[in-house]
Amino acid sequence: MSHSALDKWQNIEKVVVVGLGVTGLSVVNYLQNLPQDLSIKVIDTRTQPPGQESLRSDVDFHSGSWRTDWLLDADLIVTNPGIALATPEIQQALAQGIQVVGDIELFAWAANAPVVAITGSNGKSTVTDLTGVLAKSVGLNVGVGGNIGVPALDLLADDVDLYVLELSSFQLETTSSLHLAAAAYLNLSEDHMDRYQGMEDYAAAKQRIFMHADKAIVNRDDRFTYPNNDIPTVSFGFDEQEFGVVWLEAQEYLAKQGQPLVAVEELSLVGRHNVANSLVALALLESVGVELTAVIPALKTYTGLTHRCQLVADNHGIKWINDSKATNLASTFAALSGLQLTGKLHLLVGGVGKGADFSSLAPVLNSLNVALYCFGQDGDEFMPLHASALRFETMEQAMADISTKVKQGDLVMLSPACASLDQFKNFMARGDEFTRLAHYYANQIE
Ligand code: N04
Repeated sequence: MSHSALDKWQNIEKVVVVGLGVTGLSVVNYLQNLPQDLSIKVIDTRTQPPGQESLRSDVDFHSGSWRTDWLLDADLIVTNPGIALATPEIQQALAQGIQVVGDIELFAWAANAPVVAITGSNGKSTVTDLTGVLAKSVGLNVGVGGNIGVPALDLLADDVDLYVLELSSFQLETTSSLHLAAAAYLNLSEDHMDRYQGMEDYAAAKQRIFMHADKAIVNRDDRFTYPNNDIPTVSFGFDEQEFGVVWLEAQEYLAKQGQPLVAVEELSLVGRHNVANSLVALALLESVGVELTAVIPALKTYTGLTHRCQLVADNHGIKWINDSKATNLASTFAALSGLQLTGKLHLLVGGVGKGADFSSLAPVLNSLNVALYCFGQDGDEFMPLHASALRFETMEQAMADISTKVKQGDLVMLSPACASLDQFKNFMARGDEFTRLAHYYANQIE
């Protein structure tokens, strides 16, 4: 452990971890393996928290409510991103001077290879994964994770050359000393209005990514992505400046300072937002010294993430697309703008709306040949948005109805603009169920 990391742990003996699940377990496991003798207690306010069975039996564990006595006796509280800092119990601890951090802060104390990170409302998982894939393609040993895939603390290893982290606004709230070689802030649009007072709050959490960054990678079309502090910036966008595009002989290219790198047509990813996502990955890699020409072959073949506009069945001229990762409206807009539609679009929406205003979806739907299928807790919010709208309790019921209507040339897409947590473990479980149903109906239709 480095000297500065040891400093951070000085005077810390009693640690309380709040929130279990995959991230909470990674925190407990990390703490248990530190050389110092810590007292570790775990609280999860849920009655049946996931991951409970994986907890070592010698760890003090409480579930179903708070244990303020434990909290207020702690030297350090490590909260899960699922817990708002505004929670009264956490505020009480903070008021008593107890240090409250998240898993990313513990990662920051320990990491000893360069770290790049990505935040934004939309596209951050794609950029994170793509950046990792490209770095690996030139032989680097890369740790990729954070808000996607593997929790940050599980990535820590001595032989890592580069860490690539996706960071949510919730994770950034509890992170104060993460030094980044480069920080990319992709875009800002409405999300998580159930956790934040308003957009200012949400934007302020995301700005924290720049606190100790050597370089900011920002979106020329979104002024919210520019740092409030005074660090060097590199921008991306759809003109010839910095990371951008150029047109040569009626072909569009990804470009740096007007110099073409690869034709957009040669990429496997489709859609304007993926042009931007690709530019960000290139900007991040350049900032850590990767030769950009060397990653172009891997960029061309990259096809994207599971659950992100993923074609899961294509049978009898009917395409089924899993975009379960669309947990907010901007994400659904991006999916709709990238569509190549011949027949009708059967669009599945709904779930947990998180206090969003969905009214701007109406004009977009009205410009498409679409049938709207609304399900889940906040499905009603979509009903006024299109004349075709039908209401179902579950996605499964909506899919059964779609299967009786779908015709050659049609497209069936789950891009729900909502979180899944009312009816699923997470968006991945929702996408898995859609995929299962898509396979079933695609094979049934004659
Ligand atoms: O996957 C989806 O469909 C939903 C995605 C969203 O819209 O982005 N996720 C979140 O909002 C979200 C989810 C934000 C932060 C963390 C999580 C993961 C994990 C661990 C604990 C967790 C919630 C908790 C809740 S812990 C405790 N008491 C959607 C709690 C805890 O209530 O979810 O002690």
